[in-house]
Amino acid sequence: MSLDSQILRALRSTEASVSGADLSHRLGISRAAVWARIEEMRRLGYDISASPHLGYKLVSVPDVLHPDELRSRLPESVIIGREIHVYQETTSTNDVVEKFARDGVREGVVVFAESQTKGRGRLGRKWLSPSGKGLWFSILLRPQLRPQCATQLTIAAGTAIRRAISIHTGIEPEIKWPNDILIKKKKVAGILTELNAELDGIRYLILGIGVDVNQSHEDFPPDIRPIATSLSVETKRPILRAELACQLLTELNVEYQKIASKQFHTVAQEWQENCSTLSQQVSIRMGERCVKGVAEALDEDGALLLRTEHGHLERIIGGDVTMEKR
Ligand code: BTX
Repeated sequence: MSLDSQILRALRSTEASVSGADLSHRLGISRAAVWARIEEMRRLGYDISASPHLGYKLVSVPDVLHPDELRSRLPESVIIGREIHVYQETTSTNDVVEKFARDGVREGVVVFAESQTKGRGRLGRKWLSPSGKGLWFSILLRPQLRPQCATQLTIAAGTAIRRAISIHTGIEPEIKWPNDILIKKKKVAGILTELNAELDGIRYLILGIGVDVNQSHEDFPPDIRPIATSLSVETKRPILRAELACQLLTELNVEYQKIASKQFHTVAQEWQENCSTLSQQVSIRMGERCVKGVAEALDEDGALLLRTEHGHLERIIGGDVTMEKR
């Protein structure tokens, strides 16, 4: 863990001030070096008070994403987020993580970008990622799963994102199969799962997550405005993205542990309790093909089971859902 992460962790661990001598002792560096790091953090926008008698105290943190800040807020034992990178701008965080994956980087690395120039959704659709307004990030995973179980990770991510938003804001979003998180029927977050697999196993899987956080209604272009919303629009207050980011990473770790220990049924149960697609008459478009029916449940791999108009139970792993009026 970097020096800055350790300093922030120490400052956060107490309501009181932490003396320079204490920090210097804990970190194994001189008091002058502690002072230099504190000055650097202040330059980034951290408000850290310093008193000659009492020491340093964290007064407030800026709404910037900073790897040390994020790392210092997470337990040391996490898998997802054990290594965090933040880019000011990139094409797509999924592309950055893909490069890490090909270079053999171990699972758990997370890449955030303040803005993406080519943020993407499924089927090459565009994902708007304006600077400093949202959380645009991707996670490298190397799960021990058969490729057909990859959907389990999308389901787990959906459950984790929904729960993190609920804990952080008090709002109870809905999940729309397969990859949308909605508030009052408007999209507030999306998941893009990309997979590299052999026949019998997953080489790596990239979970790309976009959460609309501090956009105003007007920040969305007119074509997206009717279908999208942000957490600050819904809560009517600004959201500190670093805090939300850590809540998201915490919940993602919880869900990933369940998948790793073959407890997908518990993930699926929570997902089903919060999914707006289930028990609904829907039509699902998969490329040229469109099937209609009632969404009944998830199967053990995470696929959606649809009772078609003809009474068959069809297993569906991806597509675009439209709710039908009964
Ligand atoms: P999707 O294909 O389900 O949704 C894409 C559609 O959502 C677009 O066609 C548009 O209608 C709408 N949309 C575009 N931008 C936004 C937005 N900011 N908020 C709400 N609706 C929007 C969803 O795909 C998956 C999105 C994953 C995004 C993350 S961000 C980090 C990572 N990097 C990357 O390039 N993608 C992922």
